[in-house]
Amino acid sequence: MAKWTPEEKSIDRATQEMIRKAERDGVETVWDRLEKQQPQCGYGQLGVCCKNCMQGPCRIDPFGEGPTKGVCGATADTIVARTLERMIAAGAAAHSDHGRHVVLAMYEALEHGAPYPIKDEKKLKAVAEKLGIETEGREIKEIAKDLVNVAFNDFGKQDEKLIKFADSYANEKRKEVWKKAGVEPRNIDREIVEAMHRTHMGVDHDPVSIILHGIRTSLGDGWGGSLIATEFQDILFGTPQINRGEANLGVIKEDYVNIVIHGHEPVLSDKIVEAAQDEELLELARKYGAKGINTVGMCCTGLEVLMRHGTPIAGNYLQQEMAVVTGAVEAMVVDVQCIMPSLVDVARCYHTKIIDTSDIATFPGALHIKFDERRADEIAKEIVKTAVENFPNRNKQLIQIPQYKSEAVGGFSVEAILDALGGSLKPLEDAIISGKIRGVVGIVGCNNAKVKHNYNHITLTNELIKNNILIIGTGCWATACAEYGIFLPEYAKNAGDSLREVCETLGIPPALNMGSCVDCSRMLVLADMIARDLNVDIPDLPLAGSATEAMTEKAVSIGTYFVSSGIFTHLGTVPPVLGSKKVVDILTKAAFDVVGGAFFIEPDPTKAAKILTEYIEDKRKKLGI
Ligand code: XCC
Repeated sequence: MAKWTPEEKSIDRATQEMIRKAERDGVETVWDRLEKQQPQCGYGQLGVCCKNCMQGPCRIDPFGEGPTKGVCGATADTIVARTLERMIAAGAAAHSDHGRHVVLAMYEALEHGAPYPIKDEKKLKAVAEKLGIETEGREIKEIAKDLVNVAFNDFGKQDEKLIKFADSYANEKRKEVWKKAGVEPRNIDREIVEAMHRTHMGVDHDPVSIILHGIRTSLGDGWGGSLIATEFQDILFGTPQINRGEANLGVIKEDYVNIVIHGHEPVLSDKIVEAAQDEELLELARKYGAKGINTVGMCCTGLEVLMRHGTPIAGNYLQQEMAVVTGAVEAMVVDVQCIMPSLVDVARCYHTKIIDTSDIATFPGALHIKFDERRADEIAKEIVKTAVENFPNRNKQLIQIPQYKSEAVGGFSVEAILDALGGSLKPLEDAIISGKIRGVVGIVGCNNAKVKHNYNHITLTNELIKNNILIIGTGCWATACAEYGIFLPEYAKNAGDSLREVCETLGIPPALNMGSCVDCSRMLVLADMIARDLNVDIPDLPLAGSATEAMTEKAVSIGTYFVSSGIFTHLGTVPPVLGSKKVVDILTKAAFDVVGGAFFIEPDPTKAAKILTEYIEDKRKKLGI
């Protein structure tokens, strides 16, 4: 088969340049491996392959000519539903375990003096009050301890009641819907365990009940694990405020020690950013001939530090190998999620050290400097020092940094949006009611090597803003927009007239960066606040969602909790469900009646924008606005 050109792999010029360099340097990249995987297994793509027991693997013939049941008797409907449920469980587990790590960091700080002081007392009090924790006249430490206990309890309680975070954050109408459908998450971990139990050989075989549990599992993520991650991170590291930063591979600096922090948890990355400012380490860097230490982000952890500190971000998921290919990265420090194991092989062609830090994520061939919250500062310094000492090992001949980067305005936490609007969402709601803003679409992240890098993100965003739809979003979508200049207020000139006018009045871009993937919870909170203010439920609003380059199991969980929160949600890549018409019908139609939202799949972003716009216009009509 013909090789894809760099232009077919990515729309981003910095990435195209590095793809060419990788070819020259003899480095294998994600696209080369995708090519080698062609043609990919058709059974797997349809979701009709079952490996849940050792009588298999079984596969169902999608054309009805071969076997219609696995060895145990499971049908395509059962197999597809189980596969989907396991994907949701894995995604919810990743987000929620991340959430737990942040709670544990706060616990370690409170009980064992780990160096994580509470940075945002105002947010601590606001969250505590929301959860019904007494704050009046109490010490910050005491309030924080109670908050930690509420979170621990949501991870571990054994009663049948809705978890406290969801109960305290979601509006009554939404909670009623979940109760009626029997999908209230009772315990974040339990729903994940039960998902594994139900999908074990010989347990749940009804696609309806399997998917309902998938909904419950995902709600434990969106209104539980992810929400906890966001809220606790804000408390420990500060709630993001509107700020400016830079994005794309051009943020890597030739004459500096470059450290890329890659992964998801700010418990690590925030400390590295701090350590890189240490005077002794800077002195050491200068001793080795560098001008200083340049810390840049990658993927969601990059968004965490961009949102909070304006730390530049070097790229999104499909750019991680490209950063190493610049030949100018002394260390890539990784923790968990979305980190390609191939980085170790790419790094072998240069001097870059891949440093893994998480107890639960070891990369064969990497340098292991495992992180420990109690010694966070010390370990962060050790990591930075390792990077600095690697500076003299550069091969100057191999250095080429693409000179592309863009400025980006970000930091749009719900609190920052409220501040910008003068304390209430009313100006935004008025603009929606008057029709200046037709509606809001929340776009969530990921890149997927099967999709031209960033193409869907940028095309969909451009099409929607033209239709006067405000975009909010997170994850690799946000990095794509940052790189493309969409997060600049002046980009509003590309929006429809009325959206442009609103953006110009408020001085905001037509698309707002709300953070990392766990910060999709910010979008839920925002949607919920608007619903409350207008005295309706979320599905009544002119809102929709999209995961236009979806790749991870986390994206499947996010999509499902969007739908389960009453949001019509677009998928630009096809999850392995097409092997069961029944499952597809549940996800794209029946879900509307049960939770008020549903999925639709459309690989073409221009067509997807049309469908989303029509949906929003229809919602406006129904709402009488
Ligand atoms: Fe991973 Fe979070 Fe997806 Fe990007 S967006 S590919 S999950 S880094 Ni969250």
